[in-house]
Amino acid sequence: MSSSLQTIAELEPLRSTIAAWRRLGERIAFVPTMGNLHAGHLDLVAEARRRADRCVVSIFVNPMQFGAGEDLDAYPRTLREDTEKLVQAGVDLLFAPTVKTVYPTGVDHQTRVEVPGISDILCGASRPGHFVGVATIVCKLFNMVQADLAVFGEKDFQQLMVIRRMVADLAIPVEIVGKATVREADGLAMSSRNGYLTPDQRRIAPLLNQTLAATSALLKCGERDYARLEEAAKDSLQTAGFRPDYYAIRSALDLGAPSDRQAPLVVLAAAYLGTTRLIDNLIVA
Ligand code: PAJ
Repeated sequence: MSSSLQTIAELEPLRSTIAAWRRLGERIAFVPTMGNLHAGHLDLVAEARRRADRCVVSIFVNPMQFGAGEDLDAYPRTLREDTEKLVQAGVDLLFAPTVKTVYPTGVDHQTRVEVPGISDILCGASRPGHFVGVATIVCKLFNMVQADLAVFGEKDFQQLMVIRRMVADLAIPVEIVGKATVREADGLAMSSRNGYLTPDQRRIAPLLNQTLAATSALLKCGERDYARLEEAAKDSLQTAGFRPDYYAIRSALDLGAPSDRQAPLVVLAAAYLGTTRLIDNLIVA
């Protein structure tokens, strides 16, 4: 097992390390994260390692993508445990900058990247400004790391779509690779936020994925009354103890309303258990 992980917090040594790899003609893969790493993150790392000579992971809890009253302060910061996992996973470089390094003039003075339309629906409607924060930090990290490819999880389906659109619109020279959601044995999508759940909430949580699976099964049987399916799913989540935020059947190509029967669909949901907001989605294959 490799133990040659370098941890870098500043921009200049990051650039010189990457430049040296580039001079050798090495292919570089990048996995941006906010840390508190779980098997979902490590699956992205494994994919990155398969596809490149060098693997860079970033850990940065990005204040710009958290709204007022959200969990920025409570977000789990577990750098020591994360570093150990990245050593085991054979990662070459961990970039773990401070907020000051990333936003030297402050978040409010930062140039922003906005991907219009798609950033304002679903999670974007409930979390105004969230996807501007995500697009801005991902764009900035891409410019810092200058990887050939970057791996993202389909768990954050809308985020992946925002990033793909940003990369296309800004002609950023990076290949975006999406990776299927890694789940607990009972179907709950792995998430750093699952740690917020009480034992009772944790027992209820897999119902989110089960509800998506039930909707997906009905869609596969030819059910096309989308509004009825969405309402029924919200009702059953509510009855189980969730506070649903949204439950939506959309085109998997652009997250627009499903119209063409042939187009692939995705069912996306966000729901609260207490104060914890869980998201999940299922592509209807
Ligand atoms: P974070 O929530 O730490 O997730 C980092 C990456 O891991 C994202 O691409 C996310 O989709 C992926 N991921 C999370 N849970 C997963 C799971 N269960 N299975 C597969 N992949 C999973 O997403 C962010 O951080 C941030 O918004 C970031 C892109 C780093 C920008 O700050």
